[in-house]
Amino acid sequence: MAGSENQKFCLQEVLDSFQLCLSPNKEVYVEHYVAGWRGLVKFLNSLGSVFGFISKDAVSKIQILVNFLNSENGSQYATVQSMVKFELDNKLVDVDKKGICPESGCRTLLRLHRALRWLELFLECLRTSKEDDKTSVMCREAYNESLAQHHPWVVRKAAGMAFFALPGRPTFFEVMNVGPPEQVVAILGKAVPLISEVYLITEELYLKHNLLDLP
Ligand code: 1PX
Repeated sequence: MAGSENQKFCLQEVLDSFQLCLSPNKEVYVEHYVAGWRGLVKFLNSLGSVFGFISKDAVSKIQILVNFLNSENGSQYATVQSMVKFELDNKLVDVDKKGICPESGCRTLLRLHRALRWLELFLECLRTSKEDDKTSVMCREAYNESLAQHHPWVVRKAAGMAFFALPGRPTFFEVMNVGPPEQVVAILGKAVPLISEVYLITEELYLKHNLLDLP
């Protein structure tokens, strides 16, 4: 992934990755899931260094998953379903909250999964927003309804400060790099249901295996 976070963002690329994410039998490919996140990190990086602490955390989680994919057990990490099975079967997940396996694939992906819910809410808000609506307000509302519930006070505070630095809707749409606002709205209309489907499949899988509270 050398340097890929520094290239120019394009919303279409993220849409493509999430489109490739689902297998015919609705399993979630880890490779495309992390590619989608890499694209989003590019977007975040292009907004400036105020967001550095957020993109740094996302990059480190992406890297943990990429390392699993490239390891000798890589094939077990091909889909989220196979990863969950492999890590549970081999007792690689901290299900008893004893502080073992602090960097399992399951707990790492769970952090991105929670962030995906924020993304879904935020993008849906953006899609239906009007020209003078504030991105910072949309972002905060989506955050409070999702990720914030999993973050300690200090992280919530830092995130809240960063939201003030978000550019207005017109600049935001420009950075998405897919053409005029109508085009952005059209692509968001395709992206949101896809992201929502990937989120729901993962949520149900984690719920079934009681993994939604992994430390
Ligand atoms: C098309 C435009 C969409 C905009 C894309 C922006 C991409 C944002 C990427 C956010 C990735 C956030 C991952 C956070 C994972 C997390 O919850 N980590 C925490 C827990 O990890 P741990 O290993 O300790 O259990 C960690 O404490 C996080 C620290 C960093 C702060 C995270 C704040 C998240 C705010 C999310 C909103 C991003 C605002 C960007 C606006 C465009």
